[in-house]
Amino acid sequence: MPMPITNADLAAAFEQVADLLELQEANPFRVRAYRNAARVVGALRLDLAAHLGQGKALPKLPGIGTDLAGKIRELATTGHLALLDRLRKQIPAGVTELLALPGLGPKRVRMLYEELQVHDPAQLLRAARDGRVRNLHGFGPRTEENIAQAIERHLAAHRRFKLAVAAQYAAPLLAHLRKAPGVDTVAAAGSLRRCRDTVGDVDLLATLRDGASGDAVCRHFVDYPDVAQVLQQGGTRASVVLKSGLQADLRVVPQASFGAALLYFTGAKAHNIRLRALALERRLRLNEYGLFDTTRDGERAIAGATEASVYEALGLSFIPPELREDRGEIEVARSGCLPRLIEREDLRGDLHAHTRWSDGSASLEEMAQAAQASGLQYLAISEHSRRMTMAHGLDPARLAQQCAQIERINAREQGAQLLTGIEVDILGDGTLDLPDAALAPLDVVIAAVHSNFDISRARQTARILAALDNPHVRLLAHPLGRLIDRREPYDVDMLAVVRKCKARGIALELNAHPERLDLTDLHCRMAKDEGVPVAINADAHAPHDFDNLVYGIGQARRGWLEKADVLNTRPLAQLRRWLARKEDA
Ligand code: DGT
Ligand code: CA
Ligand code: CA
Repeated sequence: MPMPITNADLAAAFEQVADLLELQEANPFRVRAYRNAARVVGALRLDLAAHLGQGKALPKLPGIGTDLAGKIRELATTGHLALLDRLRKQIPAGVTELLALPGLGPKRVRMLYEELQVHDPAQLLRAARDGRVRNLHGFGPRTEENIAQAIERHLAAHRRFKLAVAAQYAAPLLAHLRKAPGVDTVAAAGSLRRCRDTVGDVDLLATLRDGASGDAVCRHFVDYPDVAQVLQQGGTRASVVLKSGLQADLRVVPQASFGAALLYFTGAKAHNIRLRALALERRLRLNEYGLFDTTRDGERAIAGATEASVYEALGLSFIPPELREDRGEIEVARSGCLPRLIEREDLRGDLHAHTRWSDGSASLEEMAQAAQASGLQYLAISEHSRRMTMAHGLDPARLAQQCAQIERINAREQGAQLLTGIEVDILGDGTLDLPDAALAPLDVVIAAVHSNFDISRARQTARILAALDNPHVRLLAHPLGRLIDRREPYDVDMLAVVRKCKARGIALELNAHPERLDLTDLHCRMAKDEGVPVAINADAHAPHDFDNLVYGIGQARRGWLEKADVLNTRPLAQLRRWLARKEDA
């Protein structure tokens, strides 16, 4: 059986093309086009290979022209990309890993492999320790030392996967496992189930039907075609590494232990430790097999078939997986006052979206239709502002034109109701990229940082606070500016930002793009504690991007948010009152 190609595989291939082209000093625009394609495809929840396999057309995707669309089709349907095969023949495998090291760009990496025949980080570390790197043109002893240190850190770091990427690899693996002989229930546990923003490895659980064998299930598991390496295989457990480098652990447990095992392997570890201590206080013993009464001769299981049975026997209400981090959930569960966490169905609209007017790939009408198809009643259009020239940001004249067109589209009452808006850039000095006169007529003004990431905490905070003093701003987009794996959050005093939002009646965005998930879970909770509403937005650039709202919901739940804490759960009329400052959130 050939392995189905996931979107994460497509993204990895395009990322590699970009790396290899960069090493060949190809046209930077071409390199950027492949990186963009990797990002866009990697964040898509629609399974492209399956979609194309059904003979359907490629959906509209931002920045993907006919050439790249052809490459997607080639890779998704054949599993190969001729361009990538060609590039791999020209550049030794492993060399691209060197590009990930800080301070090493394509020029230097090229010199390293051409002059020192260094093909991977381990070889480079040896060359640096032998003092061979310092003699290369443009290097020197200091650079050599920095390189050695960077590699040591790189080799020690355990790679984590974005939640959306791990979820993409886990779904077909779970489907495979369900087909194992004798298997009854199959479930994902670990950080994946808790919706952590990144996942170290995937933990899976299976139970057997009566008389079935664990050996057969483990054998079926390691026979999964995407397995690159089997680390461990037995009758109750197996561990594999997939071709992507993602590790997956399987445990096979008796049905009577399923709840206790699911609880144990969902974690987090700190949560488990607290539960075990609670059990001990009651002279009970909790492990992955069940909750046992140890006071009599021999042990008697008093709970374990379901998670709820274990929580109940410990005097706790059921704690949703997203809360299980030992961040106070156990105390609150004891009093029976856990929050009723937000669900995807609670969202009535989305307040941040792009179209072809700036860097999106679809028309206003198409985005309105897509939002409606995703169950949303309203959608705010918020293009980039003029400073973002690469993204075709809007100036006041184009913005006014767009508002007029939105009015015409809304009159037809097809698709979600559109709100007018803008994602206006916060300039270096904290002023906004558009004049107040352009912002005043809009339904929603979103302020966003897209530049000057590296200034000091004091200056960054002052700059953002200044922007929030603008009377038209109602929402702060992706407040930390992080890109998971690619860019650290900028240094800013979030508590000061949250309190400023409270004072100014501004909401904070939880950007649901799988690469951002910004606000983080902890900052969601900070917003809630300070009484600042959060808007969960897809930041859609294409019709399918509304699918990503589920990842925002996962983070919001980890941040203890309830329906009432989230601005875009309001029906449109109520939202309009909030926007008009006629009602508190
Ligand atoms: P990850 O994989 O780094 O994203 O995070 P997790 O939470 O999935 O952690 P992982 O895969 O090491 O272990 C899965 C679960 O198994 C973890 O959440 C709790 C449980 N677990 C693992 N090791 C221990 C342990 O030493 N003690 C206890 N009580 N539980 C553990
Ligand atoms: Ca894990
Ligand atoms: Ca694990």
